[in-house]
Amino acid sequence: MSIPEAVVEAVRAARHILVVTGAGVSAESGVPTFREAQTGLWEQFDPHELATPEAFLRDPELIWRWYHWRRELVSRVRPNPGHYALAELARLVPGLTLITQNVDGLHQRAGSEDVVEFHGNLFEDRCFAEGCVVTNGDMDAPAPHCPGCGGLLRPGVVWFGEAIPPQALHTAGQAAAKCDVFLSVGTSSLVWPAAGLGDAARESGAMLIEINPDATTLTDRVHHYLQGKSGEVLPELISSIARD
Ligand code: BV8
Repeated sequence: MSIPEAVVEAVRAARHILVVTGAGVSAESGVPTFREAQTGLWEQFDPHELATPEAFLRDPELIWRWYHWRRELVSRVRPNPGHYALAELARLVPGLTLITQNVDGLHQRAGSEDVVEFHGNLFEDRCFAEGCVVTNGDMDAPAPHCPGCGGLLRPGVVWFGEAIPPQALHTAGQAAAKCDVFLSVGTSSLVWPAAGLGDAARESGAMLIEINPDATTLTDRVHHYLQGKSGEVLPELISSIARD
C-alpha cells in the first residue's frame, strides 16, 4: 500500500510521536492475538477469564501452566519487520514514546529502547504478596513460591482488574499531552485505560493514525486509517519517510 503524503509529511515534521501497540504487531511473528481463539489445550479458555488475580488464586497451577505455555511459545518466535520498523522510526524522529500492551518483549528484541510495558512482561516473576521481582524462584514447581516470604509467585503481568504500573501510566499521559502524531498499531482498542490514549492525544491536537487490517472502535476517530498488516505497512511508512 502507498502511504498518504499527509501522513509522511506529519511523521517527518513530528517533534514527538506516541506509538501504542497491541497484540496485532506480534501476530506476524506467530504470537496469537487475544481476539484469536487460543490453540490446542487452551482453546477452551477465554484469556480474559484466565488473566485475572481471581483465576490465579483459584487455581495457581492452571494459570502457571498457561503462562509457561505462552513463555515457551514466545521464546520460539522472533520480532517481525513491524517491530524493526518501529525501532527504526525512533531513530528517524526527535522524540518517540513506545507504549506496548504486549507482554512478549519483542519490541526490545527488535532494538526498541525505553519500551513502556503497559501490561508488564511475560518473563518476569513477582511475589504475589510483596509485588517485588523475584529472580531465584523454583520455577519448575507447579505453583512456584517466593524464596523470601514463602508466598505464591506470579507472572509480572498486569491482570484485568489490576492497576497499570504508575510510572507507565504517567509516561503515557505525558506523551499523549505532548505528541503531534499518535500511531495506534495492531490493537483492538478495547482494553482500558490504554484504549483512551488516542482520544487524549486527539484532545492535544495530535494527528491520529491507525494501522490494522480490521477496523476497530478507534477507526472512526482517527485522521488516517492505514488498512493492512503492521509487518507490511510500517516498513512502507519508514521507506516513505526516508525517501526524499
Ligand atoms: C484497570 C496482560 C483499574 C496479561 C492484559 C474503563 C476504564 C478503566 C478500566 C476498565 C474500563 N472498562 C473496563 C475496564 C477493566 C479492564 C478492561 O479494559 N476490560 C476490557 C475487556 C473491557 N481494564 C483493566 O482491568 C485494566 N486495569 O483498569 O485497573 C484499577 C485502577 C486502580 C486500582 C486498581 C484497578 C488492566 C488491563 C490489563 C489486562 N492485561 N495483558 C496477559 O497478557 O496475560 S490485556 C491483554 O489483552 C493484552 O495485554 C492486550 O492489551 C489485550 C488485548 O488487546 P489487543 O492488544 O488490542 O489485542 P486484541 O487481540 O484485542 O486485538 C489485536 C488487534 O490486532 C486486532 O484489532 C486485529 O485486527 C489486529 N491485528 C491482527 N493481525 C494484525 C493486526 N494488526 C496489525 N497487523 C497484523 N498483522
